[in-house]
Amino acid sequence: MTSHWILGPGAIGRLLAHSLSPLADITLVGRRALPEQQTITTPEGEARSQHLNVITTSQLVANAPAPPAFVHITTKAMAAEAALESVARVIPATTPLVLWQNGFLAQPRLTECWREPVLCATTTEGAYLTGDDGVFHAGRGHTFVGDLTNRHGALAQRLAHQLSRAGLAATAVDDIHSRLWQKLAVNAAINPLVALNGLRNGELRGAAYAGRVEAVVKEVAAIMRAEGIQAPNGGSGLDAWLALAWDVIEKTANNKASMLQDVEGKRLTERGAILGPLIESGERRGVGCEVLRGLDRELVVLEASY
Ligand code: KPL
Repeated sequence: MTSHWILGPGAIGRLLAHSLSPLADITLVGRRALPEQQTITTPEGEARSQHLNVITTSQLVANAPAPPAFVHITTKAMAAEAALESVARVIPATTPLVLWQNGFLAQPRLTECWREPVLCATTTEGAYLTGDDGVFHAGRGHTFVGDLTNRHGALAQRLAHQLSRAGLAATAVDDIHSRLWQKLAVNAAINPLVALNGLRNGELRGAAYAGRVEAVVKEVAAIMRAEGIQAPNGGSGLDAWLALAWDVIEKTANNKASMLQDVEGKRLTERGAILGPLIESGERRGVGCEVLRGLDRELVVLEASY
């Protein structure tokens, strides 16, 4: 059986663990102890309970287990490097990593510092935790897998095949860089505004916020053009980016975005991974990013007030 370690027992980590468990040897690793009996509620409302091998990082390191076929890192973007560091001395530097973070911060850094292969995954699976022993698989989506160097297509295919067999539809792609940036564009359009204003995603459609969404997307579209990122769905220019943002807002109207959940839980947000690469690119390429910078500043103030 292929062995997978999953570092980060958050919603995506647990969804992966539950889905892959019947087909693979799974170890779910977190900083603190969690119950081994875990429940997943499917999008159809069926609750399934199963025993998962859930251990802490220190137990894993002390046990010195055989290296796995894949190490999935499912932490928040800013915790990804520390998660890898915590297990790096018990795995060979050629162990395939799979990065599941939002934004574009962990992916280039870890691709640079790990010997390889480093796969990146971007997913539209919807999931949230219901407690220490439960996760709700709120909506089925699709996962794209690839690597930034385009040298590991066969490995990406193998992982996509396993995920699909596990019920998480997945495709290996050779344009993961563009796909990560397209997701980044969506997250930049939605997450800071809903987090700062305490809104469900759908409330951005209201007159008070629609103009602010459009102002963000306008800057994002110009940065994407400068970065050479293909506009979504074969479209071109601002209209295609606006259509993508409004489509996701519509489809996730009832969602509490991840950044709002972080603010409500008084945790640091992923502003650095989402707004950071856009602002850095805008500044480097001389593309205006005042609106994005303003959102970033507001988030800094909010995080400092916890
Ligand atoms: O990815 C998301 C998030 O919450 O981080 C969106 C697409 C905004 C859905 O809520």
